[in-house]
Amino acid sequence: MSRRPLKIAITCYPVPGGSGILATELGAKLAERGHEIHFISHALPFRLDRFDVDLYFHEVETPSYPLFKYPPYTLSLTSKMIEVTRQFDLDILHVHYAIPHATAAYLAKQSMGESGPKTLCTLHGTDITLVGTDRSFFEVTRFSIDAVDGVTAVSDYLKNKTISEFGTQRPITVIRNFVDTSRFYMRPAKLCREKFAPDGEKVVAHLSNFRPVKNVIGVVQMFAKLRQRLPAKLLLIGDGPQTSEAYALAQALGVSADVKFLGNRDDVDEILCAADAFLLPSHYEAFGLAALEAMACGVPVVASRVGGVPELIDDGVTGFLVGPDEYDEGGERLYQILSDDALAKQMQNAGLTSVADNFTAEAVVPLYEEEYYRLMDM
Ligand code: GMT
Repeated sequence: MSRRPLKIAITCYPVPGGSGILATELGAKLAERGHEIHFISHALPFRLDRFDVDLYFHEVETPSYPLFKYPPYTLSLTSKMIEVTRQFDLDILHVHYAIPHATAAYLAKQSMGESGPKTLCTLHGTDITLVGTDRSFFEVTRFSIDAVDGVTAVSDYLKNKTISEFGTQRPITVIRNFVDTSRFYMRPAKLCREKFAPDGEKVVAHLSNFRPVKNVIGVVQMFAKLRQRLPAKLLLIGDGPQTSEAYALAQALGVSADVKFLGNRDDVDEILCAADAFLLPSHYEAFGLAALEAMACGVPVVASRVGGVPELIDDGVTGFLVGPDEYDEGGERLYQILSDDALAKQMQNAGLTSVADNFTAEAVVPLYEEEYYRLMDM
């Protein structure tokens, strides 16, 4: 098979979250490299904010009838995949997050027989660890992972976890996350930091969807420990189920005046550049895209020693790893970075080098292309 440009549909969750961001950035970069990319989802992916003649969006609508207690989104998605594949003669359906996307892709392909596209599923984390192993999803997730033509996982950890949880023997290719370094890069001056820290306080940032797994409670606790030792501000970027609890905790710990709840933002890259340290003490993390984005902005990271995070952060070199519920340890590591300019600079440089060597779009997107052409050759 010659290496002609491919026609690829990408399905992801369009709401804020690592899998959707990665899928969107991948689609945009593939279009820049000459492939024709069709996003199929129930809404425009939230970071799909650029124009390219080779980028299309197809909205999945799920009708609601009085009979349906739960509108069958998976079936509407499957139908849309079939329709778009036929209309544009697609080569590949690349779905991000196994549930229900891998199932829909498999069904779409089966319904088209020999003329069907190849199917590829990228596993991102909670689709395996939380959702996929819930008994109500377990069997269909296990079946779908085995049924698609190709599977990638965002870390060695996630690959091994998938094998141990589901007992699958199929090959799984590890392709780690990447960051768009034309957007996430170190600004020469710390932009907008005077607004957040008018008296020269140190700035700590956290970015997530505030789900329990992200441990925003741990973020506030660790920040409160730090705050006992030096003047600092905490920028909380994102929103979700634990926002109210985090707010209440900040009040209870007496640090609410120093904690800014910024909500979901488009200007994440600029806000990150205002930070002196980034905190991600998740209870579980398949990779840690938010930490990678911070590193690309030259911000040293303190993250939890869980899941695939050690594949991103070299403890003591490109950042610090801590126990997610070790608040004293987290506060101490933040203090070390924020009170020692030489250490902060050293970690910043090591982080930037690691990003440049391993995690740029230029390094990682070709690995997905390899996977696509391997499937086309099958
Ligand atoms: O945790 C999130 O931010 C959302 C989640 C998702 O599925 O959208 O992110 C997962 O995918 C990211 C991109 O591959 C990974 O970097 C995150 O580690 C992973 N999150 C978890 O495993 C909790």
